[in-house]
Amino acid sequence: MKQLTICILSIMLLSIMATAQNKKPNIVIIYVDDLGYGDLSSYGATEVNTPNVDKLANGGVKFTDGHCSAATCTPSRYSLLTGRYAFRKDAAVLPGDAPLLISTDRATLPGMLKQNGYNTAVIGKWHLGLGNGDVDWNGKVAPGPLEIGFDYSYLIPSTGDRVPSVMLENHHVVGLDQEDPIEISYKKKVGTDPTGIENPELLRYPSDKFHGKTIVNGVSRIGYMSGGNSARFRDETVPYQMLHKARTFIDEHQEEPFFLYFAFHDIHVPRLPDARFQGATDMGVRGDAIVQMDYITGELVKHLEKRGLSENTIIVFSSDNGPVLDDGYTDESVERLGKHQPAGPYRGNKYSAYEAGTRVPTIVYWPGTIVARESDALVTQTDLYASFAELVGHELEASEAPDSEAMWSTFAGESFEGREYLLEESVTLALRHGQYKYIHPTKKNPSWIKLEKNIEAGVSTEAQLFDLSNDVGEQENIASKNKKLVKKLQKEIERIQNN
Ligand code: NG6
Ligand code: CA
Repeated sequence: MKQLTICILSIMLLSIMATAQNKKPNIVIIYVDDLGYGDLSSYGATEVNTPNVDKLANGGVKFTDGHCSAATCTPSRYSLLTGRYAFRKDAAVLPGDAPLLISTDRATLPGMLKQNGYNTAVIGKWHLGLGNGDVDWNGKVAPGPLEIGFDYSYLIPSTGDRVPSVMLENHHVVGLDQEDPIEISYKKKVGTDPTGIENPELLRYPSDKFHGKTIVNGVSRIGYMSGGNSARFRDETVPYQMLHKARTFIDEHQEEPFFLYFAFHDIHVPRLPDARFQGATDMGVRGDAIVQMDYITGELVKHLEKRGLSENTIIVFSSDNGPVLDDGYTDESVERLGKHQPAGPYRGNKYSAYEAGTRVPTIVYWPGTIVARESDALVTQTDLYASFAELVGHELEASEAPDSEAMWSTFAGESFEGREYLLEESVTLALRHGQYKYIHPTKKNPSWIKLEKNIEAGVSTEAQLFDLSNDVGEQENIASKNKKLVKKLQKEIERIQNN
C-alpha cells in the first residue's frame, strides 16, 4: 500500500513538472507613455536614475534601433495590438469620446494568445476608443477591450488629459454613484464645474486653452465633464491602483499562461507624480514621473519573482512614441530640463517624422532563457504579434496581422537580423533601410502641430534622405545627391501602401 502511494505521488509529481515545463511562457508588455530614447539611465541618461528598468535592459536584450510604429499614441497602440499599420485605418490621436477603433472582427494579439490558452488583461491607458459612438459612461461601456480579446480590463479610458477622468473596470466606471451621472462633451460646457479658462486661480499649473476645460484634481483637461464625482481619479494614485490590479491578475492566473498589457500613463501629461517621488530629480515633474514609472516597474517585476514566475515570463518594455516636454501644460518640464536629453542623440520628438518620434527604448527580458546582450537590429513593435505567434506555435491566417513579420529569434537576441525596411508613421510616412532614413514629402502641415510648442514635425514638401551612419542627428538632407535610392525607397512605400 505504502509503495503504491509513493508510486502514485511520484507520477503526480512528474506530471506537475511536465506541465510546468510545457507551460507556455507568460507575456508581459510594459508600455510607457511618451518615454524617449534618452530617458533611461541604461540608455545614456545621467540626470535621472532608473535602476529597475536598467535591470531589465542589462539582463535582457537591449535594442538600440527599436521602434514603436508611430510617433503618437493611438496609431502605435493600434499596430501593437493588431500587427497592422495604422495608416490603413487612418488612425490618429483619438478624442476621449471616440468609438472603438479596432473592429471586433479583426484578429488581435490578445485574441490570438487567448486562442492559444492565455488569460489576457489590459491594465492602464487605453486610448483606442470605446463604444459605438454614443457611449453612456453610466451604463455598460462596450464594445471595448473585452470584445477584442482581453479577458480583463482596468483602464484610463483615453488619456489623463482628456475627460472622462475615471477608471473603467471591464464594462463599468469604478465607484460611480448613479445619483450623480457622468456627462461628457467635447463641444460645449456641460454642468457647472469650473474650467481652467474661467478659473485659472484654481489650477495647480497653467495649461494652453485646449487643455483648459473642466478642472479635475486641480488640473484642467481637454473636454467638459460633469457628475461622476465619486468616480473621478486622483492622478497621483493611478499607478499604484494599476500595480495592485496587476498583482491581483498575476495571482489569480499564475497557474495558466497569461498575457498582461501594462500600459503606464506616466510620463504623459498631466504629470502628477505621487508625493514620495516629488523632488526625486532636479528636473521637476517629468523627471520625477520617470522615477515613479521605474519604481512601479520594479514592483511589478519583484511580484513575478516572488511568485516564482520570472523564469517563465517574458517581459517586453517599450514606449508608444518619443518624448515631449511642453504638451499643453506649463509644468516646468522645459525650464528645468538642464543637461537631460530626452531623445538621446536623435532629432525630433513625439509627433515627429525624425528618428526621435519612433526610436524608443526597447527591451526583451526572459531570465534563464534569453542571454543579456545589446542588439542593433532594426525592430518594430508591429512585429511582436507575428513573433509571439511564432513562439506559441500559432499559424497566422491570411488576413491576420498583415503587416507583422515573425522574428522571434531577433527579439530573443539569437539573431541580429531585423527588418530590411521599417515604416515609421507620423504626419507623413518615413522608411528606414539599413543606415538610411527616408521621409516622404507631404503638403500636410496640420494646425495642431503649430499648437504644440517646440515641436519639430519633420515634414517637408521635398523628399528627405539622411545617412544615419555619419549623420545620426538627421542634419544633412542628401536626397538630391541620391536620386536612385530615393526612388527605390519611394517605390517601397508605395508598395506597402498598396499592399
Ligand atoms: C494632442 C494634445 C496633447 C496630447 C496628445 C496625445 C493638444 C493641443 N494636444 O492632441 O496634449 O494629449 O494629443 O498624446 O490638444 S498621445 O501620447 O496620447 O498620443
Ligand atoms: Ca504617447
